[in-house]
Amino acid sequence: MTLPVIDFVTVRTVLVPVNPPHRTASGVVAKSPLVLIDIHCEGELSGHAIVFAYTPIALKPLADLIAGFSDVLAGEGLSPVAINQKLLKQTRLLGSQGLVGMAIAGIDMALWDALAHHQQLPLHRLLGGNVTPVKAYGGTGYDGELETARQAESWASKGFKGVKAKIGYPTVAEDLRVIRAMRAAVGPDVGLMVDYNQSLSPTDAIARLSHIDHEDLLWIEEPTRAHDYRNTARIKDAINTPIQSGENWWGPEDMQLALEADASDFVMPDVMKIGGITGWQKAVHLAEAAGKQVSSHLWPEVSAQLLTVGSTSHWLEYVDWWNAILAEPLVVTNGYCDFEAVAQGSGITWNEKAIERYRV
Ligand code: SMN
Ligand code: MG
Repeated sequence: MTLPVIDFVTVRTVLVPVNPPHRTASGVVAKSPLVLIDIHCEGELSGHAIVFAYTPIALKPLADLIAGFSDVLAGEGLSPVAINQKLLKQTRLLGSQGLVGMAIAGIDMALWDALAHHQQLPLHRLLGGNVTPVKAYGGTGYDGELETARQAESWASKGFKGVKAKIGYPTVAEDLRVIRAMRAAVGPDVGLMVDYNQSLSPTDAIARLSHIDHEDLLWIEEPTRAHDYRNTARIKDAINTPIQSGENWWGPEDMQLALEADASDFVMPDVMKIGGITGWQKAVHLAEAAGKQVSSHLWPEVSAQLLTVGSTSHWLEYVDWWNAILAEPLVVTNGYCDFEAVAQGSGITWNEKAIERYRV
């Protein structure tokens, strides 16, 4: 059977408001700067993907990079793995981290989406996923004791089985007050996680985390700089609560270094930074070999499907930030992803009206 041939790629940019703005100990996301990729193949076939630029400054360079790769894609057969290898080879001298890696991952996600549509399968079936329930947690921002507790209660009342708060306040006493206010708001049966967004020095982290080590937390995320694997491992060894990390790993190569350092108890790669669907599958193999459970980061539609791959599935991070531009955002029912509702593809279908509204 011959592969469909890629015709052309279109790239659009949008700024989607995040309500309420997502505050962390390392900065605020008030709008999501997104590059929307459409890969058009022969016939009516197309594939879609979202690339998150984090900051508006990166939006145009990222869109330009993706558009720049279009010439390489036109006329190629629809093989995500072959194209991934080709793009990585082409960028070997430049390097494939940062914006380059994000562009390649976005293209990869759109190609897998097109391939799933071509096969008339949802992505999880195309990948041979293990269709077991995937549980989701909601997030609260760096919003103080009262507001964090209010948001946690709201997630729990919607049936979510876990809630993650951003902490890293000026004092550990404030971190503790926020954790205890959340626990009081959600009761004993909802799992709680906290995220420092890399804000502590290694020495401060060990001292501070010892004070929150008895709060029955499911994990403590990124206490110190994400690429300081050696010190993250030291923190992990000093603390009983599991340490979580992974959203900032660039490709399976970073993940392998983190695993070699045994830097975290759990792993949570980000489908974009880890290298798209192709990179995610490599990451799952690494996690399986290392015996680590895998959670996701952002991209709930795509990630819900990816968490069916392998035997390592842990938690899906649910966010609704990009729902406005999607025709069929992920549905979470009683805390579990309803990814069976996706008839075909990776779950990315556009709400064109909303895209026009937020276009830049
Ligand atoms: C996060 C995600 C996106 C922007 C800022 C911070 C984050 C998370 O650390 O875990 O969701
Ligand atoms: Mg995080």
